[in-house]
Amino acid sequence: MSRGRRTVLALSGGIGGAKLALGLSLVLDPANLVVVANTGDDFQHLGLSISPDIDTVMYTLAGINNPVTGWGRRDETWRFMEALEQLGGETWFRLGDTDLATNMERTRRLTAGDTLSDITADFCRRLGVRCRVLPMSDVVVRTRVKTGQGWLDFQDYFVRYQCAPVVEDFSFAGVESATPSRGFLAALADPALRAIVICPSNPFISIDPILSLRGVRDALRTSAAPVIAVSPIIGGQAVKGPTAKMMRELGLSVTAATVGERYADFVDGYVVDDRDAVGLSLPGVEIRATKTLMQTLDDRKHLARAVLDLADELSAS
Ligand code: FO1
Repeated sequence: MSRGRRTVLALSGGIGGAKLALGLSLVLDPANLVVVANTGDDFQHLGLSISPDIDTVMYTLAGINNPVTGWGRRDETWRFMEALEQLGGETWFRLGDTDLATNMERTRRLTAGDTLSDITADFCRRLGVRCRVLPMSDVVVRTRVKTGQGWLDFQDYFVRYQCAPVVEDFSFAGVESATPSRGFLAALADPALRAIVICPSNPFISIDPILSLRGVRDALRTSAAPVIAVSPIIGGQAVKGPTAKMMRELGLSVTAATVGERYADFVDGYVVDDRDAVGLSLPGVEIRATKTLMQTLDDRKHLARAVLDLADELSAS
């Protein structure tokens, strides 16, 4: 790794991406890590502006994420939900009492005209998160899912219908006019950029919204820094969430190769699990096999190191 390169930019969705982001934050000086979170999952609910992937990344990096659900905060209480239920309110989207504070304060500040970037930066500072967490855009983009039941808003598909509907297509409403957030653009243009990491999140609903923002895919293609993706498929399975189900419904083979092919036009390296490396080759992409399942903190750090080692190797070559 050349001396001047130190900033690592990671693109992440929710749970899987947040795990690697945590690993990266533990093997780097956190001040050199910028994590851009998908905001296509965001929605208005109960009068609140909810940003699930930002919160999953922020809570995970702060060490206060709920290890059971993967979303929301740990040691949560549910008095608000219980009282709302009693009053006949909507409780299909579970908002815990401490998570409610995040969403209430974000909503208040957005209404007051603050940007999601500034709000997230302030929350991270107050929660002791030393790396930078940024929304992919400060402009509203909403993922919608085309299913056999018609077009669904993302959280209806994901939570209300528990990913049961068969997916046919996705759209990211507002993405045409949305610009990447200022911090995201600055990181992409950072001359000290050491690596850009595509975290092992769902390629369709977590990574594609970020790649669809104007100029992002081209910036990745032309970046001087190596772009390294991590496969979200391990042993032909997705670790959590609907990635494998979506791939089957879209007529795609559930393999690390399928995801690699989707990224092949802009990645320089691809890290896959040992179980998925046999016979895998992508023209122009350097492949590395390692253990990619992240169950422990050491697993998270191991994968982060493998990603950075590959990036540094490609920089040196
Ligand atoms: N996911 C669920 O499956 N059920 C829930 O009740 C739920 C509540 C929730 C509350 C706050 C939050 O930030 C995330 C929440 N999620 C819930 C996850 C959310 O649907 C995310 O969009 C997924 O994690 C996909 O990234």
